Amino acid sequence: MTGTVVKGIGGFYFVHDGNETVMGKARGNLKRNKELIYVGDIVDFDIDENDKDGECVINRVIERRNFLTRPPVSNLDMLAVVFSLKQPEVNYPVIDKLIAGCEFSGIEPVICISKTDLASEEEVSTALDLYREIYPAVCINGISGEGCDKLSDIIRGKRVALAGPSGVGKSTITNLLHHADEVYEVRAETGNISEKTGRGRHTTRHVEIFPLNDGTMLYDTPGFTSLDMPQLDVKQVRDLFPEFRKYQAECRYADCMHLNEPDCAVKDALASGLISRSRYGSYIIMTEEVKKWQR
Ligand SMILES: Nc1nc2c(ncn2[C@@H]2O[C@H](COP(=O)(O)OP(=O)(O)OP(=O)(O)O)[C@@H](O)[C@H]2O)c(=O)[nH]1
Ligand SMILES: [Mg+2]
Ligand SMILES: [Zn+2]
Repeated sequence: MTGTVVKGIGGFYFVHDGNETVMGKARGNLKRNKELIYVGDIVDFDIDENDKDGECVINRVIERRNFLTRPPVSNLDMLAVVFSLKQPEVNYPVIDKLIAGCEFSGIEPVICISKTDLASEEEVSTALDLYREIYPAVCINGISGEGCDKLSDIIRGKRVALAGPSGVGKSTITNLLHHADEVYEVRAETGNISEKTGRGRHTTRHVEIFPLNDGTMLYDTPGFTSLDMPQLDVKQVRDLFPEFRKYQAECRYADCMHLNEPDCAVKDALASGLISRSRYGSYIIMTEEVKKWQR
């Protein structure tokens, strides 16, 4: 049989076959080869009711379509990049790195601006304007649930992970999205942000997939505070910014990096406000980060 690994804790895996979830372990050869099993992996497994280690045993991992290491997940169609403007305050370079990681892995990003009740309408629309022409983007109020319908429409039937800093409301959104799905009793725990650590009290520690009734596989993931860039060269970094592409042809140099070259159409677009300072600023930070390794 095949199923999706929806959770893994201490060597035990929970495998969902489309109807139900069974728990078990990996076969010895997988363990010996130190093969990693990611949440999101599609695995071949056998049911073994009499096994002391659970109801199933995983034979092998079917080749992954894609994977991310932070958060550690595989086989995604989409990644919802979740961030709030306040509590915690947004750090755009971190958000843009996560988006760039999606571009690099061939996963479609959807932008979710969360906790909209904590920011002014103007602040929310300014943030939305940074992304809405580049990616699908939604605003979500986790208290009223406003915006969840729009997100549901975008992700329906897909494998989608909620990723972003700790405390932005990923588990809250997870709960809202399967509120109607009473079949599943498991709920992602959410918690208040502790004043001391700035992390949620019920901060998510493991990736877990919540299969929704409409076929969506929703991955809740632990938050993070920073991200490392994948080992790329500067040209690859440039190509992770889709909004640069339509100007590239008008740059004087075909291989323009849009940094210090003369007659750069991207810098012209930046000057006239067609490319945002925030996104361009993130680009500069990322190019500097990858240049460090090349020295
Ligand atoms: N005011 C406000 N609070 C919210 C909203 N969404 C979530 N919260 C609260 O913010 C805190 C953190 O929410 P979580 O859903 O646990 O955040 P998370 O992104 O899952 O955090 P990690 O698991 O640590 O990555 C909880 O106290 C939630 O009740 C919202 O839209 N508005
Ligand atoms: Mg959480
Ligand atoms: Zn240029």
